[in-house]
Amino acid sequence: MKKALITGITGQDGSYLAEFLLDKGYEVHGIVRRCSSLNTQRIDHLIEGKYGNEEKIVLHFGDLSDSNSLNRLIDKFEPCEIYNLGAQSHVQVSFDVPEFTSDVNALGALRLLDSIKEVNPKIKYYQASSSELFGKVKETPQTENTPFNPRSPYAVAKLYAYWITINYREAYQLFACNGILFNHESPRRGKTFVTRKITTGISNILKGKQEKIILGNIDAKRDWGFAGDYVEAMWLMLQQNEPDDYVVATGETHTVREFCELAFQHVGIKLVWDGEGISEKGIDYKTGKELISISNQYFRPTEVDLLLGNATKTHNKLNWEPKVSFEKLIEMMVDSDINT
Ligand code: NAP
Ligand code: G4F
Repeated sequence: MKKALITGITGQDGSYLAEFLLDKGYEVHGIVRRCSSLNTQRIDHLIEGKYGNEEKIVLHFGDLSDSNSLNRLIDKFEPCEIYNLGAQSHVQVSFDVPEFTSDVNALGALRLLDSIKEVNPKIKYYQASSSELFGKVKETPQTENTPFNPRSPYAVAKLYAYWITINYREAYQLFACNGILFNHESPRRGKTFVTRKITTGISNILKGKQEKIILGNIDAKRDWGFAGDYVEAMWLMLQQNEPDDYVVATGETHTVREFCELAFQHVGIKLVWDGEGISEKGIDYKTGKELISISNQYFRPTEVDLLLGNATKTHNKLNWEPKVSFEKLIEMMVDSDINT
């Protein structure tokens, strides 16, 4: 039985990847951080065993900032594949905790790669790289060959991880791949990322628990896909004959504003906009009630205005296509938040 080790297994992508690998028959091990309260909600169904005791994940305490824990686990389990999904993944938060973000997101990748090199260089490695690397984009759409121009401590740390992955591939012949993934969302997305903030906000407004949603830059554009589709691309990268780097994206870009309009439309509310800049408001056309307002609090010191991926290489080489459309993704997230 093939063994996989996932860092970030308690996160959005980690939970979908764990399900995907269990379905493929893998023995799945995950690294979790010690927390004062349990944070395994996204994978509780897998800890219990999805279809009984057979389909289970095994969790181990460890941390990307602690090389001893990583070395020990890799040495003990010798997985054939390691997926490094663990990160301080919030771009805005990275401006508040830049050193921690760099330690975990940049050096965490180095710690894993170096452990692979020492313990068993045959272990295949996936690095969760990001479209944030393109930052203030130098060309549109972005491909594997687009120059990087990072705009946050998060993106700069991920740039180090991207290059150290390539360096260890070239210097030590490791099978190490970068998946340059554009934004991907789901009902399991963290609630402070903009998509989920909007869909939980709508659910709370409908249930009378919240008055309005307060946002930052609603004209930012993102290429949003479904996380469940994207984990398949991660796995496919490690099944190829040669290691390589791939862009994973839908090839469509939308503003945060459009996301709001479609999400409210799904619950029968027509949103209209009034005012400009920080004074702009999203208003219920029928009732005149203010549902969205803008606050400086959610603007970033340096913003990424536009992301749009060209995943032609991934389509051609991995035979991968996104299955869930932008509209379907929004419906899925809104429905899930309303029903929980
Ligand atoms: P997420 O939901 O925020 O999950 C992040 C995971 O990393 C969590 O399991 C978290 O554990 C873990 N983690 C944080 N610090 C850690 C540390 N010091 N040691 C070990 N684990 C640590 O993020 P996601 O959306 O699933 O994203 C997965 C990866 O893909 C991340 O590396 C992210 O940067 C990257 N990425 C995401 C997207 C996207 O749109 N989702 C796009 C491109 C790249 P806790 O539960 O304990 O916090
Ligand atoms: O949802 P976001 O916080 O995601 P962001 O910054 O694009 O980062 C996500 O995707 C990256 C891939 O490109 C990942 F690498 C990263 O780990 C993470 O998963 O913000 C999206 C956009 C931004 O332009 C932000 O300024 O939405 C804008 N926005 C507007 N109002 C807001 C808000 N973002 C958040 N989080 N909260 C707001 O109130």
